[in-house]
Amino acid sequence: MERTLAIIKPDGVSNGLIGEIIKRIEAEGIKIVGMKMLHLDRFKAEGFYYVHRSKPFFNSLIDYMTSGPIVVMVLQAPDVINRWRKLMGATDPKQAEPGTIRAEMGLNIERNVVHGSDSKDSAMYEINYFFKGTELVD
Ligand code: IDP
Ligand code: MG
Repeated sequence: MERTLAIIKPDGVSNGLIGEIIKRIEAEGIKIVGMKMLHLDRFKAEGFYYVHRSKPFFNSLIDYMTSGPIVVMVLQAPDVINRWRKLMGATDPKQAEPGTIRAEMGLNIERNVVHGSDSKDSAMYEINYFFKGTELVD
């Protein structure tokens, strides 16, 4: 059994896509074992995207991620890190496989609706960044 962090980003929340995205997660047999709605401040968003701090798009990414509420979730299933990234599609909606969330709902390479951890190490860091152990169910 594996866990990953999923985020419905501000464009997903403001465009009314929370239900559609959760429906796709549950339809895959993936369990949601933690969930909360938050509005990130710059400090919290910068810490989350620390690995991207020297990228040219960093400031714009932080503007975007602090622009409105988000939904953060912990997903649990076998191989869920890869499975959730497959459901999301490639970072750039134009390159994403047809049928994926980003292909169907993403606006551009920045405003791409959803986040998913990319490895076991990042999943552990990202889950702990938003959730205490007592906030997760089993
Ligand atoms: P990922 O979300 O598919 O793992 P990352 O490369 O980790 O993609 O980038 C994190 C986030 O930064 C992306 O989801 C997207 O919102 C934003 N981003 C990535 N590359 C670019 C870019 O070239 N221009 C603008 N924003 C970008
Ligand atoms: Mg990433």
